Amino acid sequence: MATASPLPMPMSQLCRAVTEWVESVRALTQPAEVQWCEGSAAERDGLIARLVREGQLLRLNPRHFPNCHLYRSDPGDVARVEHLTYVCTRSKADAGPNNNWLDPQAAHAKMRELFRGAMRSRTLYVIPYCMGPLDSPFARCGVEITDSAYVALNMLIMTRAGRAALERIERERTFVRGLHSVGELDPERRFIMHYPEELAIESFGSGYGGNALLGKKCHALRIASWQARAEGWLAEHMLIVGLRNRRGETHYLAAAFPSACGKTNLAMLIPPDSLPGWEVFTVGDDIAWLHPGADGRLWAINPEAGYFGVVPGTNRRTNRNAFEMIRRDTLFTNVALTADAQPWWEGLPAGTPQTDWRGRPYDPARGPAAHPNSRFTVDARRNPACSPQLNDPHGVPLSAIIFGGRRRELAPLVYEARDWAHGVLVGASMASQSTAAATGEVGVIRRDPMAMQPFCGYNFADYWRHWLEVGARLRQPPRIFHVNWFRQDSQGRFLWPGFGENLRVLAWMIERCAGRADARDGRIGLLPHPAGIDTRGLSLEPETLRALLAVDVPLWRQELAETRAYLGQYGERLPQELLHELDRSAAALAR
Ligand code: SAT
Ligand code: MN
Repeated sequence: MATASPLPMPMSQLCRAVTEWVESVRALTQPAEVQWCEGSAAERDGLIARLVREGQLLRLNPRHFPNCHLYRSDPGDVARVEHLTYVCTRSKADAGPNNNWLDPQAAHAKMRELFRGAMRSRTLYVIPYCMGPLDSPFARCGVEITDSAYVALNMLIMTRAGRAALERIERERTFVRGLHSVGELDPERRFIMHYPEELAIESFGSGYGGNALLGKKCHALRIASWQARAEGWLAEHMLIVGLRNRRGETHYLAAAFPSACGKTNLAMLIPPDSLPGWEVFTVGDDIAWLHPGADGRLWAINPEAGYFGVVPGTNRRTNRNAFEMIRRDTLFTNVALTADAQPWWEGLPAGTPQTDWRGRPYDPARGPAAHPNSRFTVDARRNPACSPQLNDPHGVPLSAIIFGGRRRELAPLVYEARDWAHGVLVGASMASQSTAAATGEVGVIRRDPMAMQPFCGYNFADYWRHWLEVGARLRQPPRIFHVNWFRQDSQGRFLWPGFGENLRVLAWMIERCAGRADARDGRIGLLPHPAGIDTRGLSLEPETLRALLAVDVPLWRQELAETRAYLGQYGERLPQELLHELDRSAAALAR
């Protein structure tokens, strides 16, 4: 490998703030070389070739999976580490009870010692990137420094990275500083620190997606949510999807679900054959930045340029587009392998795993062959349903916002909030069964307001106030809905088929948005009449649909009491309006 790759521009034209910062990090971390990423295909190929040569990437079967590679992470580094993730604001109250907090000075001092000399004999990669279309007024730039070629490669897929981003930084003279080192991958020496007041991130000791691809959750959600509050917009953990109905109308929806609850599948939904005439366009699968427009509507951009999706469960039936999409030019992390070097994961109808995600001979007694949080990284343009609006600098106008989670019981298939303020309460009350996307126990119900519990960079009480304020500025706010695709019967069977069939529920929402469908007062909000959900071509018993749309009032009273207790921990800072909504909801259930 050559020493430092050429700078993407003559030194004199590079933003001084960037070069000075890179120099100070170089002095602290002592890398063997510095490589500036300029974002070319040749550079991507070079990184892949290097990783293959070093044995860190495995080339997959080129006949079936051309230009696809497998990366196996350290077995102890396979998910986000929320307990080691901190928001470091000067005042602890600004971070709120929803975040781990450290004083910024103390955090910097701790991290400085971890980073000292940490990149010896490694390459320091400098990745200037832009979150959002390069010409969008809503986009924001950052620079990640990392000593992991795998992280650099992911960032080059997931963001608009390289020369053009650096040019924008040069013009704007502001950027988020993200410093990352894999360190020794020691969980005892692993921290993900955020300094929203300084627009800075320091991440040490993990190479996993959400901990290490700093443009993603660290910048585009934790830091961006802070910026968004100051600037009057919202940074959200939401997919964005466009649906064209049989009338030829296109409606855009944004949906917030916790990690590994089907955002990518919904964003890439395939209409079932029994619902002809619909078309689906993916704008984004994980993060949405929402701006009130001059027209009084809420507009959404996807700040990312790729998908970092959960692999297990992906097949022709659950997500045909994703299944096709990840057959070329895809970076797999922690999947299993067949004897002929094809990737394998649970949920594939064919093939036999020979090697598990750790590279050991597969033994079912040791658990699944692919890690439950194994991932694919792929360029969004590979998606056959990719929306042409992905690069629209102003984004797309939202007709609806959807909140949801995994709930075995309680939450019906769908209901609609009475208005924006009620919708904010619906979002703030979200709870979901935990998944493998974060370390910790899987399947326990936990509070996850707006699916932002792990990602809101400031006090939730201030965040809900900000949501209410943004709504007050919208003359045509999106309608807000709540869905639950995961309701089960007493035997643990899912009541709703999910996947492409979810379009039937989205179709009702769109009819609501267009003012063509009525709804009934279901006491927790507005519910469809059973006839409002088109079930033609679906073998769903009428009783099952009734059960899916049923509201168990005593259980909901209990839920509301739990929500009140949960919100109570935010104390005085909680907006009064949210408490009023809670009282209104309680009154509706008391009738
Ligand atoms: O690990 S990521 O945060 O990138 C994916 C997720 O958990 O949503
Ligand atoms: Mn996510």
